[in-house]
Amino acid sequence: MTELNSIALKILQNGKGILAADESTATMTKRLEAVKVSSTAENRLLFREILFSASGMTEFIGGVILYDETIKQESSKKNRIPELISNMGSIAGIKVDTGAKKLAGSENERITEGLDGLRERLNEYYKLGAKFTKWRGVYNISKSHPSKLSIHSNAHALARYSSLVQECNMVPIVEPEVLMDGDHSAKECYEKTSEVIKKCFEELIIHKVDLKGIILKPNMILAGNKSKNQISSEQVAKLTLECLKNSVPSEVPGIAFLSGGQSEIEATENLNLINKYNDTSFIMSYSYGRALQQTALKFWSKDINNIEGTQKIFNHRAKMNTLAAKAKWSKELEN
Ligand code: 5MM
Repeated sequence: MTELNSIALKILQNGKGILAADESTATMTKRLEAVKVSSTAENRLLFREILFSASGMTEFIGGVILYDETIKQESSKKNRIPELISNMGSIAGIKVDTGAKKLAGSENERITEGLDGLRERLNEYYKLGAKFTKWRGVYNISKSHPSKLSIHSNAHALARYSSLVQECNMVPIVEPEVLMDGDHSAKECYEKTSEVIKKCFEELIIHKVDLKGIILKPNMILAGNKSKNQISSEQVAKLTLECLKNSVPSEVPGIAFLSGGQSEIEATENLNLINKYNDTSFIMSYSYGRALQQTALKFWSKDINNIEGTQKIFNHRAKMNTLAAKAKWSKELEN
């Protein structure tokens, strides 16, 4: 087993998942303002430190994706954040893309940037304690999207990123997110997601990325959020499994889904069914942002000093998702 493979497995072992706490300052500001908390560096850290020091981190969360601001901050007990995370028994990771910008040559599509100077930034993050990284490509579905241009250029960027990350001895999370926005059918989502993922692996292989040392972070197969033809959780699970079986090489050790705007319960229920029917060699777990934090954030915003109450909510959500990663979740456990 290579070092990168063992890090990937450690992050996702025994039903553990990933806490995506890598919201950029702009996104975190949106999230905080939506619950009427002012978005200062102190408040962003306060909420995140509450999650990172919750007891559920040890049992349920194998890795935390941080944002540049957070990885450089100190906890209230004067620990560096990656140290706090590792003291809790989890592993610190870092988002290294610099965001999705308008893609030249295409209307309404985006290309993720951040390759310039990446090698130097990776070395810096490694020294700060990161063991894995994340880069997200975004694709939207419409009659003409995602275009070949967007599929090709985002896959190329994800592959260049991954090979630089492995050169620096960290595990790259490869996140091609086909957005759920729109009125497209689940079938369209299935087809576009398959095309996107296949192209990513084509480029990863060209760039000599060790597939045993990556984690794939895809969307589940869903009908668009404006579609009248929503599908059941059973169908989501079966289509998602079929799509991944046909597009992901078997060397990949683990898949950690993004929640992408699903409610907390939907994201848990779908993951549970995916694991119930999982007949692949892949570990199927979670790397959720909103679906792990939403209720905890709402609760915390009403009394930002209620650390224990906020942690209780977060611990519960993490536990439910870890049960789902073992196909042991049921609705009754939510109460
Ligand atoms: C946590 O949000 C990440 C994106 O932040 P920016 O848009 O500010 O860069 C995002 O990549 C996230 O890690 C994944 O989409 C998973 O989050 P969800 O909420 O979809 O589970």
